[in-house]
Amino acid sequence: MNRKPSTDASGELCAASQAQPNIALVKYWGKRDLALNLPVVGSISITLESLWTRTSVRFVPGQQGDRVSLNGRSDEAEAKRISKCLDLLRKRAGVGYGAEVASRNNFPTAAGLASSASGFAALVHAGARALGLDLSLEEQSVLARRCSGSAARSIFGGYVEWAHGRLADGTDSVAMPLLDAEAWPLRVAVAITSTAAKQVGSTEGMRRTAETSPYQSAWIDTQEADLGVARDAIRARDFDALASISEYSCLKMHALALAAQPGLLYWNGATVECMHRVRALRQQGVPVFFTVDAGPQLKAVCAPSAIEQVKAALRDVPGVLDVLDTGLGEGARALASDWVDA
Ligand code: 2P0
Repeated sequence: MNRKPSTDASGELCAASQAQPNIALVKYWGKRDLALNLPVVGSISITLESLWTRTSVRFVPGQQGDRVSLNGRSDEAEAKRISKCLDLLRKRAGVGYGAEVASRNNFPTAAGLASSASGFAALVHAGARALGLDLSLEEQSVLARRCSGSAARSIFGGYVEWAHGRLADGTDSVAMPLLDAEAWPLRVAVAITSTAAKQVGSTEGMRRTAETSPYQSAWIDTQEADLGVARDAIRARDFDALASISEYSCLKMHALALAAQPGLLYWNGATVECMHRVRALRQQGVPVFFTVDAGPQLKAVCAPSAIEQVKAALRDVPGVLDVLDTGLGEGARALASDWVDA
């Protein structure tokens, strides 16, 4: 972290950072505190490599309010969330003036690809540096979590666990690295089955689930055991064990959400067909498993040697529009330039 605020030619405080989305293998679903955005369960994820958000933040002394550009456009709802996140940083730094924010994703936004995870991780990382805040990665993870739960995990690279924490103030609900990406360089194929924005966002979906799904307590009661199994599988680089616990956690989260009223059905037909294809491949001995988040895209995690076969199989599914391919990557980091136009 910068200890000195970075300034551009005009003396303004600015910095640019990159963060990547992450994909949960043991899922986060449900909040124990809405205001602090604390989860009811811990979760384990992998941070991706070649999908990214790049965000530039410039604090402008004397400016009222924030000016936000996302993928070259204004978006009022997202701008409000970004201002709330910047407020946390402003409070830490003791400043009251506005900022300019320019952010770009190189992947489809709001379609179950965790754009809020990479987005808020990059925003906290860049904003803290611009203000010269000397924050540890743990502190950045806590701040990113306040803005979007899964963003806590994108501060770190590779295999990451986010603890649900026990303290009421949430300071122990922080992510931590479990294993570096290079130590077990799995690959991920993302089957895009729709580019439409999802109908029910995660925050609303979690609220509805907690209020109406009869499986909520079973979900909470069984999560600790799942986390233990996944942690052991990652430490041992045991692909079959990780495949089994990841598909189990994914399907259990969707079963929980499907049982809400009205039920949350994030899949389309192509999503389901992709699940069958992945399982058929695994039965043939190909090291691959699936996971699906609060959207219709299917993520297939596989050994590097299997990636071309997995991509070909997913491309072959009717309704699959595109297949992206990425390795596992690092956590949030500074970009060389202090401002990257978006
Ligand atoms: C996850 N998801 O663990 C789970 C699985 C989606 C399904 O984290 O309300 O955008 O901002 O804390 O982080 C997506 O939820 O929700 C998510 P908020 P977030 O990846």
